[in-house]
Amino acid sequence: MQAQQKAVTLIGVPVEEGSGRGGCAMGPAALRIAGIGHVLQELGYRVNDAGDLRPKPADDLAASARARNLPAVAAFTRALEKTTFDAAAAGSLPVALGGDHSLSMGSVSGMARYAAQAGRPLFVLWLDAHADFNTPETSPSGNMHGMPVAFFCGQVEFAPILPTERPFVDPKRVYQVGIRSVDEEERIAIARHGVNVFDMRAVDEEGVGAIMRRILAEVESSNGLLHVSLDVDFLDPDVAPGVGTTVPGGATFREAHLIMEMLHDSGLVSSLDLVELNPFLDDRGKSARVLVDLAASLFGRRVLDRPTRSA
Ligand code: B3U
Ligand code: MN
Ligand code: MN
Repeated sequence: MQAQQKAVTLIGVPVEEGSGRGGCAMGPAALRIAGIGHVLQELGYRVNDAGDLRPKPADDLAASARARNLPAVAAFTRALEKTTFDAAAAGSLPVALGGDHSLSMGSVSGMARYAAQAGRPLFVLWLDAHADFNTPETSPSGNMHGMPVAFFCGQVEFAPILPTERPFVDPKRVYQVGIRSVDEEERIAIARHGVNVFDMRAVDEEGVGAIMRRILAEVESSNGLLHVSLDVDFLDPDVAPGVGTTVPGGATFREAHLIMEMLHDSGLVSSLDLVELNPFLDDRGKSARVLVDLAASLFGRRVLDRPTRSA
C-alpha cells in the first residue's frame, strides 16, 4: 500500500516580476497557509514540499523593455524547468505554486522535456481569462505573464532563456478554456497556430462538461500527458478576487469544480500550475482557499461515489 501511494511535489515559485505589480510572490505562502499540503496528504498522497525556488536573476541576459524583468523571469524559468522535469522523472506529480503565469514557461517546458523522453505527446489545458500568447514583439505591456503559451510553443525566440532545440508543445495540443480577454495580434496568432480556444461564449453555449469530454477524449486517444494550468482570473472576480487582472464574466465555482472532478476521473493529469494568486489583493484568504478546494477536487476529493463510466 505504502509503495503504491502516489507522490506529489509542491514547488513554490514566488515570481511576480512577470506581472508588472507586486504581490504574487506571496502566493506560495498563502497556498500553504490555506492547507494545500495537508489536503493532499489527507487524500492519500505522499507530499514532498520542495520549498520555494529562489534563483538569482540571470546575468547572461540583458534587460529588455519588450520583456520586462527578463533576467528575473528567465532565472525562475530555468530553475522551474529543471525542478519540474526532475520531479516528473522521479515519478512524482509536480505542482507549481505561483507566482505569476510566467512560471508556466518553466513548468510546461520541463514537462515537454519529460514527455519527449517518455515518448508521449504533451497536451496543455489552459484555464484563464487570457490567451497568454503574446510575444515581446506583440505584447502591449511587456509583461511576461502574457507570453508563456507562445514561449512553450516555440514562438518566443528573442533570448536564449532555455536551449533553443528543446521540445516544444504543439499549439494544436493546447486547449484554452474560459478566454475572454485577447489582444488583437494575439487573436491572429492563436488562430494561425491552431490553438484550441473555448472562449466564454463556448462555455455558455456548450457547457464545461461537454467541452471537457471532448478535450479529455483527445488526450486519451493519443495516450497523452496533460498539464493543467489554472490562472485565478479564469474564475469570476466574485469567486476569486485575489488577482491583479480581474476580468468580469468568469467561471463559476461550480463550473471550475466540475472541470476538476472530470480531470480527476480521467486519470490523465500529469502536472499542475496554480498561478496569479495575489494575496495582497485577496479578501481574507478567500481566493487561496478556493484554489486549494479546486486542487482537492482535481486530486480526488469527491462528494459521492459514482459508478465509473463505461468507455
Ligand atoms: N494580454 C495582456 C494582458 C494580460 C495577459 N495576461 C494577463 N494580463 N494576466 C498582456 O499584457 O499581454
Ligand atoms: Mn494567465
Ligand atoms: Mn489571466
